[in-house]
Amino acid sequence: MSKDKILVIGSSGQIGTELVHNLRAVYGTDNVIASDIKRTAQAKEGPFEVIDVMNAHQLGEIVTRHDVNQVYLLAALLSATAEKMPKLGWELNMQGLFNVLDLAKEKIIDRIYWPSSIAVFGPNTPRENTPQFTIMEPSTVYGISKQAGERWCEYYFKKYNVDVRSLRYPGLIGWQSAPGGGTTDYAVHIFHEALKTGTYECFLSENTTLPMMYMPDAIKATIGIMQADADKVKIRSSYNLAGFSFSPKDIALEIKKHIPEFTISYTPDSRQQIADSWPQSINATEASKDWGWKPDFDLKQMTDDMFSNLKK
Ligand code: AKB
Repeated sequence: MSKDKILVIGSSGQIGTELVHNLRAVYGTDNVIASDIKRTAQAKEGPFEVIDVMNAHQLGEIVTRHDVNQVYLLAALLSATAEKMPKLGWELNMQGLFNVLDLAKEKIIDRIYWPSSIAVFGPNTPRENTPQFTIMEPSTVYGISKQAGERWCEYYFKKYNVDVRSLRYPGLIGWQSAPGGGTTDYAVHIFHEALKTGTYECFLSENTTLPMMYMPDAIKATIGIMQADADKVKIRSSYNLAGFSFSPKDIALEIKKHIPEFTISYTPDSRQQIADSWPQSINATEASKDWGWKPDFDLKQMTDDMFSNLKK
């Protein structure tokens, strides 16, 4: 039986939904507590708690009651939503992180996973094959909160020996759950609309290339870095993570191989400016070198797998 007791905060979101299934397969259903700001259908699948991550007292009580030793903190406002609610974006993304980091500082839990994002990069960052260590200068609230969060993670590691691990996710695409307010969300919507209506109006322009990843790879990386030996996790801010890159035009062409009559139109909105400030491709050499990162899916394999699952 697993000795780990895991709490996933923000478990009903795009990543959490799939992460909880996978963690339960590895650690056992009763050892993985799902939690979100409100009760969701996930509560029927195994242990579930309603948690407001801003409420440090409530969080501490639940962690202690379940004897949790690892926390995956996924609750956050993503790029597009945080631009609409900048103050809430900053407060939620930062206070939530502090509340969890402090639990580890006080030795109540012993390992944390916290996601960062390609949003930590900005318009002055080299856009191709973006290195791990480079100019950052994010221009969105989400990116600023993620960059500050990365600095705090490294600070807590160095100063208080907090075992925190993090990945800079690219845009994530999966069939099990909907994305929630990001700039890369189009890459999920496009599949649903292709099957439902045969057409999609994209909010980014046709040649906007962004780094992306299929969800099974993101889950593999997330559980992989959490299971890696501590001495292998050399970067305690956050690791670059790479899958593959594509533009709306590229993915439309791939979709047409499955649905030849599919059409796409382009009506860029405010999310275009966010996308234009992000890298086009990411160099993940450090993640490969330090703890063995290697993606399984490319654009074609992802598209085939998305359709075979969504059609079911
Ligand atoms: C977003 O678009 O905000 C997220 C991200 C890249 O972190 N998917």
